[in-house]
Amino acid sequence: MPSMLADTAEKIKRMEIRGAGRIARAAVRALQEHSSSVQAGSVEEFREKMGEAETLLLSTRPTAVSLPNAVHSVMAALRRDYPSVGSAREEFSRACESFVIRSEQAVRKIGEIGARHIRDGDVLLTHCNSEAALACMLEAWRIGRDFTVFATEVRPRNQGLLTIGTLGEAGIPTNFIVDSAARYFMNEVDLVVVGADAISVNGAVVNKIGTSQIALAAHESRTRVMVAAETYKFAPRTILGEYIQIEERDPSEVLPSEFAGKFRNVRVRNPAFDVTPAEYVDLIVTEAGAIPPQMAYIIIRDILGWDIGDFNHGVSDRREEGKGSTRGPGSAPAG
Ligand code: RUB
Repeated sequence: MPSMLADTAEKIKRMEIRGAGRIARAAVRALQEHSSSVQAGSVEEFREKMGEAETLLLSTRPTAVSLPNAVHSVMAALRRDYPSVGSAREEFSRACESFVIRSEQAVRKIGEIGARHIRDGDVLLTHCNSEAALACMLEAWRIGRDFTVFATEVRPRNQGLLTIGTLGEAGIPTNFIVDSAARYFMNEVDLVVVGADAISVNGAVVNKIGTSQIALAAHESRTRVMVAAETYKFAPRTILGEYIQIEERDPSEVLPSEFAGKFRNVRVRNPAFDVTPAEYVDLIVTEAGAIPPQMAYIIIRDILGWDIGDFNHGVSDRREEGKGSTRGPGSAPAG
């Protein structure tokens, strides 16, 4: 039977665990569980073994900055001196518990703040399946706001089905549309609400592929775009000019292998995320408050702090200059 650590890593890779916040919490839970069972004769050995577990988790999905931020934030507990493996284990477990609690509280707080930006009679559009974006809609509905939602299908993995499931359960009237219908309906939309996998220092938002097209269409029709994201989705290393790597997934997700053989000279491309420049985003709702994207630097400097990771690893390790990074039109991270 695989360990919970290996199992979690596999599930994140296969997207059985998905969504930036859930990925972060699952990784921290797996580390916590691993720390309780790992055999070590010294604190140093314990640190080393936990470091190996950290590396395994970090290799699973490259784009969601929440993953390295979460993992580095709990691993920071192991940088201190401990008299015994037992005390290191205990303190590490406390750090994991505290991360998970704060992460869940952050989503609730984002819901409360985001709900204030949803008005009676609004038509919303959401893309992908974001816990933080849904928290805003669910809270707005709970406090009695009357609105409707357009939810996209989200090719190729159909996360839109999860979204309409949640919205439908809550009783929120929802229209389900194919991704390419977003611009067709945009003139009817008052507010686009999406989540984020990563936010760079210049306020560029990395989210599910297709988000930037939607934001562009919203910009053209003067529709507001609100991003809901916990502060640990901001990418500290982008201050240093690092790029956020965009994950490109298996072509078979787009064109099943049984069909792929019929075509010649075709390469299927399957980027999982894209980059929306700050100028197409009106507001980022975090648990610390709602900010314009241009204030991303303040979140990184004052709230997220430099203690997430020791800057010897993290986003930089997975940097791949040029191809598949946030480098691209309007998306250079360090402004
Ligand atoms: C999920 C996605 C979500 C963000 C934010 O992509 O792009 O919008 O992760 O989600 P995938 P949350 O399905 O490929 O993981 O607000 O739940 O963290």
